[in-house]
Amino acid sequence: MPRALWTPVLIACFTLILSSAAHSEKPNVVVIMADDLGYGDLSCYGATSLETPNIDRLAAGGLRFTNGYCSASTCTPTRYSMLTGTYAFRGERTGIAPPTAPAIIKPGTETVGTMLQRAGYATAVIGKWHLGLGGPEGPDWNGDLKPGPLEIGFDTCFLLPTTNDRVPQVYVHDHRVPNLDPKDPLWVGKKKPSPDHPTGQTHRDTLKMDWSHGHNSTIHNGISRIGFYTGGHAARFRDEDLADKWVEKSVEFIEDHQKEPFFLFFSSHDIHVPRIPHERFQGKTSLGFRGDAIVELDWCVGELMKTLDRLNLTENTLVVFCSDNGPVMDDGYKDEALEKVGNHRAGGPFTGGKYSVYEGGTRTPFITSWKGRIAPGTSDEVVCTIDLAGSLAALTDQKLTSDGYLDSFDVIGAMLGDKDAKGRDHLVQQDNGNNGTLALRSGKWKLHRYGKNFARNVVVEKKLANTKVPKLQLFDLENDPAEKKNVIDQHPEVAERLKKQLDEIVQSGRSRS
Ligand code: NG6
Ligand code: CA
Repeated sequence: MPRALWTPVLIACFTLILSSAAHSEKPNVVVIMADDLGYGDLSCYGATSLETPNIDRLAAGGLRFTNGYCSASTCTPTRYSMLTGTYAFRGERTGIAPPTAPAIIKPGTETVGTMLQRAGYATAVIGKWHLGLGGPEGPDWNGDLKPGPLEIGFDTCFLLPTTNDRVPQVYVHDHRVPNLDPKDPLWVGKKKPSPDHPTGQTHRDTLKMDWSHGHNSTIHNGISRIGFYTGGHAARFRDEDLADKWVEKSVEFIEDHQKEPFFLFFSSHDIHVPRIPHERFQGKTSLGFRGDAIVELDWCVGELMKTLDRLNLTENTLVVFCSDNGPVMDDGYKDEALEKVGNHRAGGPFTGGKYSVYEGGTRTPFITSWKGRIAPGTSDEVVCTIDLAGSLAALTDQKLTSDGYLDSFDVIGAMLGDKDAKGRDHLVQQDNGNNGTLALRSGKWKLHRYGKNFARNVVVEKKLANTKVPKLQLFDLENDPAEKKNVIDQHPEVAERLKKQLDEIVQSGRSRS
């Protein structure tokens, strides 16, 4: 080739290299958060009673964390912390949100979404929200549902507004309930709307899945729920179709934004109760609907990964897979989770599960994957969903505002598996709201500090149990990962040090410097 012709070729190559290098600093980010999924619930985390090939593939091509956490053992506080980067115990009304809850994260609050929007990302949350909607009076179901995600950093949303066991069973798209017929307005409330309103108590024999505790109010789709509602019939969904809907809407979002950096928070309702997977997954495992719902979740992950592959985005997308809290067997419906559990240990080697500060409550599957950037392997570094803000800010070269993200650390090196990169050296774990029950993991030590409520659901295989425990307990996670042996009497000085550290973290109002 004559020399004169080389120049434009070289310039073109150089431009290509430059633009791809610039783009790779802002990879797409897909956070897949499962609901109530335990450490031992996936085959890549040791489960043998079922197979999760898609999540296993994600783990095999990425980093599988053995010390990955969510920050609380119930949904609302973990999601609050994941989005705001601040421990939920610092916030008001951050415990499990009722159906009528107003927006818990107020407009103006810094979130992962606002930070990534500033970095030039298109942002979406698709799936379970459970962080309240609307002003102080609560959600206006027939009008504009705001504030909500769009007021705190998301360009768009397609939501299950509360939980699948809480009323109402309708979607929310941006500020509206889609398909709502004005002639059949939606009413949601705490009290029975009329004496003849059918409930799980009065019409128990008509239910397709019976309840075991709570969950005996309004009936929809043959399942009685928490709370009451009437109307909005044209807008109601079938539980069986939720996973398909999340995938459909996510694929649309990814396709629409494939040419710009995007952040997708894929917030699965699986495997929360009522566990009603699509008919095509029912009976797929020996574990009953709880196992079948895990298989449905695995299918969702496969569809998302297939979409990224099809659009050639896998090498430019960081995928984070996590859970919002540990496992529970009977969470209010008779779906045979306990009866069919066999040898399956949903919490893996850990004690406790949902609602508890034992490791089983917050030590959950945590996988990062980014083809070509993250070398496949396993990591023992401590990382937590609360660190997404700090870590993604570092990755995308954004500064965290000093008055936000009060507990979110930059552990991006650990998340990407960079050589010698460290995770956290300590982490506060909480159960539900701000009832004072917290635990502090610091290195190999873990201190439990019980507040007004005592530990619940300590043994995940049994039904919910209110088990009295001492106010302070100390465990050595290295030698006793199952937290069976309280060693506070053998190591009083360690307990004292951790107690001081925990007090300091709580009282100082922040743990990020
Ligand atoms: C509890 C519900 C439980 C579940 C949980 C929230 C009863 C008896 N129990 O109050 O079924 O809905 O709240 O789960 O009603 S979470 O994963 O969204 O935090
Ligand atoms: Ca949950």
